[in-house]
Amino acid sequence: MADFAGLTRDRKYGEADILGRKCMVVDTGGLSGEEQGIDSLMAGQSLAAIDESDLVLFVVDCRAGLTNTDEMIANHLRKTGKKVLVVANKIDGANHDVAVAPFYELALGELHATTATHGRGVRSLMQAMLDELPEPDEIVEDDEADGVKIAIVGRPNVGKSTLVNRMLGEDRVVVFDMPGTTRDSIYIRYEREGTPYTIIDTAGIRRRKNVSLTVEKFSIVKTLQAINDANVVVLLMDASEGVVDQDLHLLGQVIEAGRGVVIALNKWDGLDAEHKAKIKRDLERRLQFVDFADLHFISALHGTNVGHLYESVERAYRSATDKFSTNQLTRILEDAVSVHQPPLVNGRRIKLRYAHTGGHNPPIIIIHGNQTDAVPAHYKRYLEKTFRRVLDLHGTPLRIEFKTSDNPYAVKATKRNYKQITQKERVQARLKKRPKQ
Ligand SMILES: Nc1nc2c(ncn2[C@@H]2O[C@H](COP(=O)(O)OP(=O)(O)O)[C@@H](O)[C@H]2O)c(=O)[nH]1
Ligand SMILES: [Mg+2]
Repeated sequence: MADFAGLTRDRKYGEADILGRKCMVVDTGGLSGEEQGIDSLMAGQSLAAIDESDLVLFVVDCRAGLTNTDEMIANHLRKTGKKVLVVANKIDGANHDVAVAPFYELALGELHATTATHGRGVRSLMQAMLDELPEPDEIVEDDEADGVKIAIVGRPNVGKSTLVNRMLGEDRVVVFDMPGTTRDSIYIRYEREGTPYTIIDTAGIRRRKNVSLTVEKFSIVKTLQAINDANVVVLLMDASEGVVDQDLHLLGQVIEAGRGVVIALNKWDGLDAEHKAKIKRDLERRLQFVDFADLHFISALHGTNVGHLYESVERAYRSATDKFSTNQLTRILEDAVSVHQPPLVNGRRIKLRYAHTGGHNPPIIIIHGNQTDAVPAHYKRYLEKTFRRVLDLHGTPLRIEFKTSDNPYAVKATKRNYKQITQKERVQARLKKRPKQ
């Protein structure tokens, strides 16, 4: 289970495989029923998680027995109309029927008894989950015609849909067939000056606030799925509101996923000079950790600077998918090491011998040598900077990994994911064939 910690403090997101069915699992801080202070914060998080899920596992404690809190939570769950499985946990040595019986009062249907620590009952619980999950979205096979996949990501109301319409509304754009929709996002395939793209517009959770107004709430799940599915993410922020923490969390998520990234400050129209200057200062201070990403000030509404996003998207995509030979990477490594040697550890100098590529989007460079576990963080940063500069990588995270190996022939080649990599190579070949403007 991959961890998506960091987006929120109290909710953990992870990808899971439930008997072959991929899904995203959210672990929450829990509900005590007497939410006050920090508890009420946790409750808010749990309620938000319930909100964006297809299926809720309501875990009760058999040793503690049925509590008022359980009943309150059950009432809430009934009101949401969500599908619920009640998991009677900590059944341990107790008589099974006696231990679970009280929980039938919750009237939430079948009970699933487990001892999570021993893994008992877990498989049949997984089968029940599988039965309750909605039909999976049709798997959209990667296809050359998809071209570069661009996800437009940001908080509700920053202007994502406006930007998508603007990008598709250009004269040089031809939109193909019908947009594909998954439950979570809209995928639109199009061509711009002969180059194929797929743009992904992520929606929030729609809900009615009152009769006339529908508001969107931010959905972490939908956003993470769009990020993972994209080659390059355009992270949109609302300049009229300035940079907020959630923007930075999102950015962190894009980088952790290893996707290409372009940052766009939208609603740049109609701001006074003072406000613009303040935002630029803020960005400089808060975006230091992504100094490799291009930054654009745009108005999706008026179309200002929107065309320039493509230059950055293509540059990020090329950087993210470029291929480098072992020779080339090893030469860069040797030069870097001769300019600035790695330190001594226990009286022996760390040796870095050769480098090769370990994957694309994000690019991974694997460096072999000895005592590589002892390479200090600052030296790793120095190498990363050097590779970035010499290889001219922009708009993509770069991962450097070390392996200790004395005999290069003992090292197995890293496995290439056929589907992902060959698709990207094909698209890239097409991009390269295009005449440069
Ligand atoms: N002033 C201004 N308003 C914008 C701009 N882009 C979008 N908006 C407005 O912001 C609101 C939200 O836009 P929308 O595209 O629905 O945001 P989404 O929730 O991120 O998809 C709408 O009222 C848009 O007209 C812009 O560049 N400038
Ligand atoms: Mg929208």
